[in-house]
Amino acid sequence: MLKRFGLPIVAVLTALLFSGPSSSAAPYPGEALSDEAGWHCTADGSRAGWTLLASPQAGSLFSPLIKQSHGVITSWGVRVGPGLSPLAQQLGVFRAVNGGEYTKVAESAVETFGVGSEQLQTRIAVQAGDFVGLHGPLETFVCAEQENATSALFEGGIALGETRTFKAESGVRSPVAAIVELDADGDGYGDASQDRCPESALFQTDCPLVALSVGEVTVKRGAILIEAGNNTEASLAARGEVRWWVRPKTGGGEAHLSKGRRVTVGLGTVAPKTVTPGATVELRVPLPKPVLRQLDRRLPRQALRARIDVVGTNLVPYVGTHELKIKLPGRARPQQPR
Ligand SMILES: [Ca+2]
Repeated sequence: MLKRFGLPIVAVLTALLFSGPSSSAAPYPGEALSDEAGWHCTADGSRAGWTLLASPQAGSLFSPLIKQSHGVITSWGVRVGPGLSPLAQQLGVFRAVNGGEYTKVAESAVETFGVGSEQLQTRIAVQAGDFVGLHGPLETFVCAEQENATSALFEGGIALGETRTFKAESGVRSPVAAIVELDADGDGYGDASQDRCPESALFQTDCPLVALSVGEVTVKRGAILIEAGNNTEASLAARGEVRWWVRPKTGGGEAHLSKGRRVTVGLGTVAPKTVTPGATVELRVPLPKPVLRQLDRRLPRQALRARIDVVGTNLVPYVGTHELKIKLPGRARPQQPR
């Protein structure tokens, strides 16, 4: 027992992997994840140079506007009726400024659509209230002869960022159709089909599982030092406590009858430390004065036990905890046998 006295007390723990509950995609109801914008009517004609918006129609319960406050158009297309020649078309996203003014805030690539209903993949960030519209460099597909329909029309092409005054054109609708997905983390990737980690804008692949690793634990004179790391960038902290019993100071034979009073002293890092993947940080847990005094009174074999949780808070909303039990041997010099 005495041999251990005076040796540095180092507890080496093998690196422990800790995986908490999976942080992969939370289930959303399918209806909320994706929606449609545009009228999805079938083009039966075309007009030279038009920019035609999918405008809401009085008396219609369906809104052709973007519904998601954070959304991404993940695919779009034009349904082309029989007898029409293929045409190059471009989807535009427009934001109402005031009255009949609209600003073009986004656009797709120019794609050619022939007879049928082809839907092409894209990735365009949008917000609630945005309009989808269609324009062709030569001619723009339209759904003509639409009873009671009035749509916003600008006769010409519009560059990205430009604001133009549209007029109300009766009897037509735009055949442009878009699938819009929710983008809860606002990373510009649709959460249903493009984003495998919709909880974090940092990842579009599967959310990383957190693996908190705890390495060497060293008990120094005034502090416990804990090496720790994480597989992703995270904020690491340690917190815990030391407990011991204080026996009553009665000189008589009653002392052994009572267990005494329990003392609990909190431990913790002063501030969390940020760790990057592959690196380790040293967490310093100071030993408060009452603990130091207690250790100074105890022989090495009369160790105190510190219980410490190493807590990693990942950038993905996730917290992992690793619990440590650390032996704090007493530091009193044993009395030499005479
Ligand atoms: Ca997303």
